[in-house]
Amino acid sequence: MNLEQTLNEITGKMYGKNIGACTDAQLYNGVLQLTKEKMAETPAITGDKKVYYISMEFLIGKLLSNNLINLGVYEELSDILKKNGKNLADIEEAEPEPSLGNGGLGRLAACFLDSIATLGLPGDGIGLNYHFGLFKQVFKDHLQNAEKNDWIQKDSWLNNTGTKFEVAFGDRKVTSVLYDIDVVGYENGLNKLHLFDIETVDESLVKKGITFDKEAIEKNLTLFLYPDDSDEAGNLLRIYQEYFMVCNGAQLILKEVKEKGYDLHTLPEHVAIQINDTHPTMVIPELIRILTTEEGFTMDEAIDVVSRTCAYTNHTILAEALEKWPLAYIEKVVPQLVPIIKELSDRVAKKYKDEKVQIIDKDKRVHMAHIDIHYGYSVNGVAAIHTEILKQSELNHFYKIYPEKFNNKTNGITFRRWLLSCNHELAAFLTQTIGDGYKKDAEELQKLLEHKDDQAVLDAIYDIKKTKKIELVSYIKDKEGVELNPDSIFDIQVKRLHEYKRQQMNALYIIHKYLEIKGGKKPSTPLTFIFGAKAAPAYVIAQDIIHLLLVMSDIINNDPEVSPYMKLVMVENYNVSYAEKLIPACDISEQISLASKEASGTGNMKFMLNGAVTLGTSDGANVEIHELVGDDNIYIFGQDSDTVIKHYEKADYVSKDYYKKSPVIKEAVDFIVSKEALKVGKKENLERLYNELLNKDWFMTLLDLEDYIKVKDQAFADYEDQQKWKKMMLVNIAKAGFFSSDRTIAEYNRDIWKLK
Ligand code: T68
Repeated sequence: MNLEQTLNEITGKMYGKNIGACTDAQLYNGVLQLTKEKMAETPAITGDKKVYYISMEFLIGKLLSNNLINLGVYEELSDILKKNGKNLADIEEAEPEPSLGNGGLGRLAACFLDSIATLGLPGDGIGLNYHFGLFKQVFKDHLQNAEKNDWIQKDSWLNNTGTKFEVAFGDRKVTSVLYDIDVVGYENGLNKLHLFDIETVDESLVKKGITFDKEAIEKNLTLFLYPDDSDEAGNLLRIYQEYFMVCNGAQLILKEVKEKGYDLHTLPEHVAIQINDTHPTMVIPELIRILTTEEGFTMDEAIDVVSRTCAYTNHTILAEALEKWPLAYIEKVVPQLVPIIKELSDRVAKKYKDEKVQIIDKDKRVHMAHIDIHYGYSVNGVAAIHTEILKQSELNHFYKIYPEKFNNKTNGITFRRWLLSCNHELAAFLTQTIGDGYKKDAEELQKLLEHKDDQAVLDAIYDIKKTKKIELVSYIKDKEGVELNPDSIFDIQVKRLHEYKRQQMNALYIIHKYLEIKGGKKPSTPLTFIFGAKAAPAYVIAQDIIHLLLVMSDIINNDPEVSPYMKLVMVENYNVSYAEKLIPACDISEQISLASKEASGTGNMKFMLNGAVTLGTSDGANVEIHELVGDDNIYIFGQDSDTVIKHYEKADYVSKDYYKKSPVIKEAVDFIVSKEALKVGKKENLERLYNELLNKDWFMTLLDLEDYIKVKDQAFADYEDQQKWKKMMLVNIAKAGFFSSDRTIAEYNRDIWKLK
């Protein structure tokens, strides 16, 4: 039976209709089932060693388009639908986006699963099935509101496996249910994403917004990702979630190993466990606990085997993001792990006197990263500069003990999603120009450099960008009700909202531009500034920054003197699907974190691949982008990481000094609490942000503001030279191959996992 007959049969059974008679939502369900059947026919990837990627987040995004591409049937299905008067893009719109992640760390995990399967490596993900995931963002009165994100429908990619495990906490026992999502590699076999859920989960516990009874663990355990952790109950819930994940994960892994007939003493020969940040760290003591209490291992044997199986990836140097759980909390949630953690801690204390490398500190806090480093065999950072900072400063005490464990794995992104799927036009043009070898070997994108002086190629790249801008304009008009000009420069900053990422610095630039235009200085080409970001509900200043952006967009877009020359839009509920529309339409990619703070960034790679030019600091993977494209094809500004780190060491950064010294800075900062802003915005929020910037500014916004303004103005001026800009676009696309997650995963495998 061909694809069209099969689909007709499916929709016939489901709705008593043929393809042409179905609504888009019905067709989505039909195509979902068709795709799942195709995936079920795809052979599993096997081998005698397998990697398990454990992560609290898998920000997988919609799956339909990607799965069709990886199965090699996207074009065929698209044609079949067209023939029947339907459009695959409309059907994709009907798919709800899974809400299983927050930002870069979760998205990286999703890209990695795609690449692991694409390279034909046996490797599964292990995580949780959050029913309401990360909250849905709704704007009201220029403020962010949080609502539950109800993404799971009756028909979905989740398959109930029937597998159940018992999980014992200190105060209760619960039963898990395992859902699997198939992960199909690009023209390759099948792996799995295992998502554990709790049998007794109760969605009706959520009454209003995202509030619920934090103590009803049996009911709430898998409701939300990052339930508010600003109080003790929230912290405990987070530990319940983490233990639930690793206890299930450990049972699953050991079950699979035993089913394959391997002796558990040979675990490191058959299993590698990659711990994605510290959130899954308890898998180490949990495995040791199971091996010693249920499998007859001595403590020495168990520690040895587990230490040769587990590897740790660090994603941040921000102190507040490094987990340090009070031992008392762990005692309350999982008392059975406490003797193991104490044993691990004692062994370290006996060997090393240095306070900085202890597992349990003087305040009886458990440093989760320290467990990973002492009892894992690999520690990696996620970009070259990040790994250097780990080795030379943040984790220097550990690096001195275990230099051989440290290694760098610069992040990457899957080109299936971030080029083939989100930018069909560019992918098709590249195929036509340099062949389709780049789809399997991303370095082949460099062939594009041979066309650097080919006018037809330069024009085509520019035209594709214009097409994607027009598409985005229509989408934003529809979603946000704002009319944008596709002939303007699209300057985009999309990422989690955090002070270190410095959306507030971008906002100050926008204020500065607004005041310039009011003063009669108009940009030659109109400017469009686009933001997308969610702020953690308990993060007050981040909410205030959103408030400022929404207030400014109100002021700017409604001012007839200004709006023909600039517009500002903050899109609501930024997520993977939105990113897939924004990134291909971007001219200038904002990567403006305070140097040393952004471990890598991966948005920077997605923008580059789609022909945007980076405006950024020497931070994270920006440094490697800079090296690849050269000075002429990127805009770098601001202080470097050494300078920033020195400021922290000496505690000599005083934001007010910068404010007093520079009239431009003063004018922009003062506007936050001007009559004009206060007329639209809220006094409490705007004043708090103003005071924060003047009196604290922990992430040094004002340090780089003047340079930022200068370099950003230069980028806008250069855009006027179309020929120059087109070449920059081309070089960025051509040099993006290094950032394929296929390369990253090949390196993980070569250096850490060593699978066949
Ligand atoms: C990100 N981390 C890094 N963390 O910020 C980014 N953290 O530079 C990097 O590119 C990316 O990881 C992938 O390596 C995160 O996204 C979180 O989301 C997070 C969540 C909970 C606690 C701490």
